[in-house]
Amino acid sequence: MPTNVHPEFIAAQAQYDNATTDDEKLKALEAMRSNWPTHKGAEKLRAEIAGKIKKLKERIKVQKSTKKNTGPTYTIKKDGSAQVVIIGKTNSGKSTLLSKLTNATPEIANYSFTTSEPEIGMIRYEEENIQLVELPAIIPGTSEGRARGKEKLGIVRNADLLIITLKITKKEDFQKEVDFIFNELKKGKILPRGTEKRVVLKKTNKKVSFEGLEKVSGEEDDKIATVNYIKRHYNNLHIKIAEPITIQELIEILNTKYIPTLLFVRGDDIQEFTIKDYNHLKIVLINDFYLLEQEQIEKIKKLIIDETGKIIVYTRKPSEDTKQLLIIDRDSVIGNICHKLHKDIAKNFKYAKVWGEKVKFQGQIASKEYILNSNDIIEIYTKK
Ligand SMILES: Nc1nc2c(ncn2[C@@H]2O[C@H](COP(=O)(O)OP(=O)(O)O)[C@@H](O)[C@H]2O)c(=O)[nH]1
Ligand SMILES: [Mg+2]
Repeated sequence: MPTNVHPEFIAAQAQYDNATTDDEKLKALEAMRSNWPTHKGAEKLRAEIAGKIKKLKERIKVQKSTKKNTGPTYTIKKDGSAQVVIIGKTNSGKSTLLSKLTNATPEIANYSFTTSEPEIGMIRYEEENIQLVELPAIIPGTSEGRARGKEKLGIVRNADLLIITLKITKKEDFQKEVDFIFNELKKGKILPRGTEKRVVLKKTNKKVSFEGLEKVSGEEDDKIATVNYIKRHYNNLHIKIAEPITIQELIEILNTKYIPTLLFVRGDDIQEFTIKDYNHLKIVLINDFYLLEQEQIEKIKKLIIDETGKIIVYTRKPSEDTKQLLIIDRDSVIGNICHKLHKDIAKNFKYAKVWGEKVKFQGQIASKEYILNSNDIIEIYTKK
């Protein structure tokens, strides 16, 4: 990065790269113009931006005057306790996996690009549902917007979990197939969670804090501007810089969305069903989706829930034996569960009793603020 490039400018550039509509592009370009480098060497850059703004404004004007629609957009309403999105190349088995895990009946065919619209199904897990969305195939150029690529990546960016299906004919193809998908994601400013090595981002309930800032290279002035920029634009974040990086890399990492990811690899070379670790990710090896046994499907469902980062807890009506399973966000409190069950339960809440591995004693009394742990059992008592 040349010196004197304002962090706001770099961020606006990233916004421009991720923009899906003309209006968004214009907004990003205007932010770039407000913060563009003013030195002589950047004349060409400034002219380029000004030119793009002019062109876009004209195009938007024409579109608005002819009231022409910019085309349909994928609209997927989030539903259930989590949203899981399947991506992969054409014929990699996305629809087959969807039909094995849910009640959906997508078209399955051995010709390419059978799915041009997202297909949606629900994974049932006891009384709970997890939404499973199959996106149309990832192709070379998805990240540049080919075949509604920006829309596809927009959906991936909002998912709780990403599943990537890979069909491997020979074992040696694995790396090539993984790299293809990861590269399209990376160009779209998305990366599988766990692959971020140089900077560890942790949610906090405070503003922004830093650790290891001395590892960022660059001019002192640029560094101060960057820190101030980050403090203005981010919240509730502890940023630990673990390895030497540049200012540009730091801002890029902050602009990248890290999504929990599972790899499903299918192929004749794979002899048995296994779940393995792969570079901080979990990978599911399957010989044939059609031969999956019920027990294996249940294992896959549980893995999907675990990898979304959600937890399972149980509620039990006082003096009853049967428990109801709930899938909730990690760090949820009892109050969140009340809302999920029924608004009146939240309103009339008196106290709760909790059983579990981490309680001080079994059946402990707890308030609405009690933070739940995996597998806790809760009884909620309400005012009559
Ligand atoms: N034998 C076998 N065929 C599969 C498997 N998964 C997918 N197929 C076949 O591969 C073709 C493409 O599968 P599909 O699920 O439609 O792929 P998509 O394009 O990624 O949605 C279809 O003919 C499927 O029957 C599998 O695990 N075993
Ligand atoms: Mg399909």
